[in-house]
Amino acid sequence: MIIMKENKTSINWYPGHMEKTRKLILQEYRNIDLVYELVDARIPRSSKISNLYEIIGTKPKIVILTKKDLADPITLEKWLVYYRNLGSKAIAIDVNNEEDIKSLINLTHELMKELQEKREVKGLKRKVVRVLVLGIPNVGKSSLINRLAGKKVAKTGNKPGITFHLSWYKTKHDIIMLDTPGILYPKLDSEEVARNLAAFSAVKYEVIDDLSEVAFHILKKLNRYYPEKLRERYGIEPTNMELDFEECYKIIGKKFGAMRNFEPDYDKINNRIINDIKNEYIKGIVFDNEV
Ligand SMILES: Nc1nc2c(ncn2[C@@H]2O[C@H](COP(=O)(O)OP(=O)(O)O)[C@@H](O)[C@H]2O)c(=O)[nH]1
Ligand SMILES: [Mg+2]
Repeated sequence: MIIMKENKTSINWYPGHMEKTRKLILQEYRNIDLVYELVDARIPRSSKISNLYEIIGTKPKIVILTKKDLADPITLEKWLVYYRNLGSKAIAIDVNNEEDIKSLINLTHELMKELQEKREVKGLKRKVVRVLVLGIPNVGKSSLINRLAGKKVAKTGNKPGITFHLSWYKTKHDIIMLDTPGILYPKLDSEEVARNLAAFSAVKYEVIDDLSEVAFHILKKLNRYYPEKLRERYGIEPTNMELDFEECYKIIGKKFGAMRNFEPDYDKINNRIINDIKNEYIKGIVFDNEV
């Protein structure tokens, strides 16, 4: 994997952390009624956790495509259809959209209906639904928990972080939520997946060896799928051929005043491109474009 620094905080430590996470989840397994599987709507394939079955078995689940407001709606719809065709319950949300949150809550209780009815027949009280929230770093787990809780109970941020403990968060909707205790990742076995994850801040900045790979990846995706955005934001003329790295950086360097000694300031430009995504200047995109 050329974009990850080796022997540092590299991807080598992920498997160990993931095993720890899996064990923590197993401790609570009996208590979990339902799983929210969060994937980033801009990379619905690359952000899916591998071997989820090994963690959650046959627990009922809802696939939640997060950050709907940042994705291209047409491709997003194709992904929803794709997941539904696989037999999954799937929904796309913008965490700040009230309607989306209502739909998610309704779907959650719908899935629990049979169980609740059985309890009623037995004369038992309605159950508060216990939901495990799973997803890669930065996908929006804490934001969703906070949103349902109606206040800030879980830490959020546009940087991947780790908390190694189990905590259930109460919400106002007869739902209790458990955040991913630790870190989960897809298999980082392809450059494409690794670059997509880096482009959307799912891996720490510090473990990326070469930021220009990530930044140029972003330019190439825009050229291929969203050419008008490439032109608008960077003044680069889209092409059916391969983009030329030097050429692109020269254009961007001049446009944004990021030149040094008549050469593009590569570091500055890399940061600029990556931050354009992070700061939501470039939106309406799906990088896993072919469903
Ligand atoms: N635009 C947008 N940003 C979101 C959404 N959900 C989360 N975010 C942002 O994504 C970043 C990571 O969110 P966080 O909840 O900390 O992710 P976690 O690492 O999975 O817990 C934060 O900057 C959030 O504000 C959403 O639906 N739309
Ligand atoms: Mg979090």
